[in-house]
Amino acid sequence: MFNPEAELISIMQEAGTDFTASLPCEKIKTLLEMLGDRFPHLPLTREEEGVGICAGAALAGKHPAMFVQSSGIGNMLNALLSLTQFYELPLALFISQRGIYKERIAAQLPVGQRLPGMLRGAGIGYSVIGSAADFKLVRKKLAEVYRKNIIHAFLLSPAIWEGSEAKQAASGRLQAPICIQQAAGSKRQAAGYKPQAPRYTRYEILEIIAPWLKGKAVVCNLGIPSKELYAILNQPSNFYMLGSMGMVTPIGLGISLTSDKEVVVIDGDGSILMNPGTLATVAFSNPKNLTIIGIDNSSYGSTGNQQTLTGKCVDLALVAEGFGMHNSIKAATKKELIAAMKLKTSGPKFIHALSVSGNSDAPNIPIGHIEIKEQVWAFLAK
Ligand SMILES: Cc1ncc(C[n+]2csc(CCOP(=O)(O)OP(=O)(O)O)c2C)c(N)n1
Repeated sequence: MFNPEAELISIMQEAGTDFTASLPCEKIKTLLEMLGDRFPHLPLTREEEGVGICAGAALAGKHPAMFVQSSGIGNMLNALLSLTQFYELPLALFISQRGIYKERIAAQLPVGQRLPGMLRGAGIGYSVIGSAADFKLVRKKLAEVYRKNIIHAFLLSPAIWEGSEAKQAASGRLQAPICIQQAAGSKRQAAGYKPQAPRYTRYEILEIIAPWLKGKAVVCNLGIPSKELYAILNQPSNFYMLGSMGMVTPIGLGISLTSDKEVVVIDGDGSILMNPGTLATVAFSNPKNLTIIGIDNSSYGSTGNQQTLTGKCVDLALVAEGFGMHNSIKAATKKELIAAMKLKTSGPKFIHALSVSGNSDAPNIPIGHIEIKEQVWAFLAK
């Protein structure tokens, strides 16, 4: 029976792939259905988010693989380069390459046809997989991805799946998501609760919550938040994200789904607005060990305090709630911040920490990105 999907899956199993995420392409729909039966498999809201989640999973020692359409590469490049490649983390990218074979959708041509040039320009190695006979390249390169901590892209032609007999076998089967439990009772504030006015800067909020960060895996937003956290509470379990804006919650989610550690994410309003869909993925996958603190200073603090829309029309606690994060709490005063940190919940927690704008003069972080990764790696391996 000609079943290229099963063949690819067995190559991945041999190479040690143990975590997968995807955003669908019609050409690989059967493969995606089958993946959920063999590996932990997370459906994504945006391809870039998957780069962050897979980076988190890799920090927890996993061997991740992503499945996306060529069009998705456009919104992944920054995170691929400033996160996965920069920190030398492993990632196998299986890209359903459109625009090259019997393509009926003209809009697939611009990115699909330029994909090899884009990857060359980005310094990402790739293998062209035109038919199942080329799977030998996958066998060789996939092992290298996990051995050398590199990104490698496998460009999958739609021709591979033509005539596959797997279609019949898999049709109608649902994707098995990982780690989903029924969301338990909401910890939302009581009706009639009036939010207090913000009174602390980000630095002061970090000082207040620092005792509850000790000993946990802390994933911190880029820019000044990371410098401030370093100044207040440097510990080997802190992952200082130095680039890849919008990826801090996805990284925390990746760690929480693949390790037993308590994980705290320090996110910011500008960054959450860049990638809000990831809150839906958090709610869907429902990890018990994840707390996201959205420090909302209504500004892009790290780039000069330019106003963001949380100061105009967006309420992040309601955004989280609306995406299905039922443990969503607003906190502005010291008492509220401490109570929110202490609160035990049976699912992921979102703390909307209201903050005044303003940055401290915390100096640059003196440790390099590879050292940051290795410290977190060692902590998560314990
Ligand atoms: C894709 C991308 N766009 C813009 C930037 C520049 N940048 C770095 S930090 C930052 C502000 C982040 O704001 P927020 O998440 O609210 O955190 P804050 O600094 O206010 O604590 C911006 C715009 C970037 N690094 N990457």
